[in-house]
Amino acid sequence: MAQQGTLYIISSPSGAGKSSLLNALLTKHNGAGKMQLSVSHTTRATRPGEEHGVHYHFVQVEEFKELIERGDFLEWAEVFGNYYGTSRAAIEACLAQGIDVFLDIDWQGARQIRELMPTKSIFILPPSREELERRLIGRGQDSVEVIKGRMEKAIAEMVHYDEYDYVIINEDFEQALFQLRAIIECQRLELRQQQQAQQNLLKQLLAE
Ligand SMILES: Nc1nc2c(ncn2[C@@H]2O[C@H](COP(=O)(O)OP(=O)(O)O)[C@@H](O)[C@H]2O)c(=O)[nH]1
Ligand SMILES: [Mg+2]
Repeated sequence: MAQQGTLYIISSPSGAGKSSLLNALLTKHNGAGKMQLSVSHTTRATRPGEEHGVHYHFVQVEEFKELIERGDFLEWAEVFGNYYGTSRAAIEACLAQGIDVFLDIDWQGARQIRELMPTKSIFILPPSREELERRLIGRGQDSVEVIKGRMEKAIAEMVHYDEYDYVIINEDFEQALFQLRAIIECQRLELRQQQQAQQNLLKQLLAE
């Protein structure tokens, strides 16, 4: 049997740096092309700089509901008023080719996927409440109410940190990236993974 890729679930509140970490991981540390980020479907509006098919597949609510009906999603959830979903086809094809797939999804999606297949899940936390608040204030154009709302959403996500296999505190970006890579490296060295990856070597070494 060919080596199966690992399915990683990465969750965090907005402002913990998850996107930047995943971006750095996938662009700087993907030499063999063995890692891929899953592109979700969403009904939320496109933000400046976001591209259809790259950051998300942006769809209307009607279309999203049709995809649910058709059973195209491995999981889907309503996250703060918008629908988000992970399509099944792309993920299964990648894993079968031995590619590790990264899902940037919320705790609700994480729960659904864990029921369906083996995963390694990672929660990214900010280093302090003050720092999170500072990151959520962003460009400083938002009202106190808006920022308060973002903090509440962040906490609603963070309370689920203990459902995950690993927790990374993103204080220093490079350190957090190193830790993320360490988890992946470790997984690749697990007995079952190595038995598949090193089939030929093992056969050779153990021949009588
Ligand atoms: N369940 C689920 N959650 C998703 C999916 N795609 C993105 N999310 C989550 O939806 C939340 C909002 O994402 P986004 O609209 O990109 O805003 P962000 O807070 O700036 O990252 C984040 O927690 C994402 O991890 C998905 O396919 N399924
Ligand atoms: Mg995001």
